[in-house]
Amino acid sequence: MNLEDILDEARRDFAAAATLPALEQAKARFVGKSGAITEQMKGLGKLEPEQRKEAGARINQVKDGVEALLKERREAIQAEELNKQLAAESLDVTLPGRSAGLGGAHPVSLTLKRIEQLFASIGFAVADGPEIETDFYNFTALNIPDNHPARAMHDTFYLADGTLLRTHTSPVQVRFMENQKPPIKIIAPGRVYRVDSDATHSPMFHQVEGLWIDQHISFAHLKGVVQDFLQRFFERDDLQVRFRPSFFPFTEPSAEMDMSWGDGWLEIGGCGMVHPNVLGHVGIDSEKWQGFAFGLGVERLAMLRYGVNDLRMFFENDMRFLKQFA
Ligand code: 2NL
Repeated sequence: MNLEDILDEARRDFAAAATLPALEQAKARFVGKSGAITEQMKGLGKLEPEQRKEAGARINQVKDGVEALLKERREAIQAEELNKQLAAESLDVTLPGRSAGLGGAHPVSLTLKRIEQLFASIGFAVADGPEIETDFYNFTALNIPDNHPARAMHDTFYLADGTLLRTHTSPVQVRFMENQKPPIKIIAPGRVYRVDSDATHSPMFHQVEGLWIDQHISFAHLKGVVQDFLQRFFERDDLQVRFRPSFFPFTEPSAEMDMSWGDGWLEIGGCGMVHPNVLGHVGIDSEKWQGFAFGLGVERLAMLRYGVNDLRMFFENDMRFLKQFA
């Protein structure tokens, strides 16, 4: 390679090198052990001393030029690589974050809340208690005799130690009456369990029971409370309530409650005047105190309010279903 061509060749080769290792390889062709400049240096020995000085100075000048080009290209590659890295790792801190999304309460929870608010507004306290109960609180205290079908294995989930999963929330009210003196005005919402599972029955469902004990509480108060609740729950002032005679061991008299719906009637729960035997079990003088109790199914209220036609929707937890209530 002619000395005059070296700078042009170096400029071209260095420009073609895209990376630092490639640039190092290109450098070796000029200043390496057998590079073009080294070859030029070797040629100096053949020259006369006067020419050698001048030729050496020219070679050094070219060498300095190559070094300068090298430095310039090295810095350019480094800057390029840094820019590439910065672009790849760039982060727009002003972008909104990836949100996990807002959840929402389950329709049964929304319904329970609504029930509690409506009863609280007319003076009912909310009571709760254990879901694992004894035979006494779930049955005996409620005047349910030993041979009553509700005690049969096919209705009740029994645990190994003889306790059971409550089949209604009445035991919450029994415990409340045991611990508090009348007057008593409570609702007991919560989970209950029964050995039953098909299109219209779930082994776990929710019930709300109500209890109002005072000295002059009658069936008329019961009708007023239930009608007021249902009218406000369904937001329908014209909603009617009617009673049909029925039987429960824990109330006397007892009735099924229907409400008007469209141009017909729908059964919505059961009720009655608390049986004197129940009051006796919790040490309340039934000569002095009396009151009503009722029970409503929460899933049934939720299905009617939201227009859900299959009970199982509430327990499948399909997000497409649940999202509609969020
Ligand atoms: C129904 C029927 C009812 C009661 C629940 C009750 C509780 C106590 C004393 C007396 Cl502590 N009664 N609860 C009374 C009548 C009916 O529920 O069909 N529930 C969905």
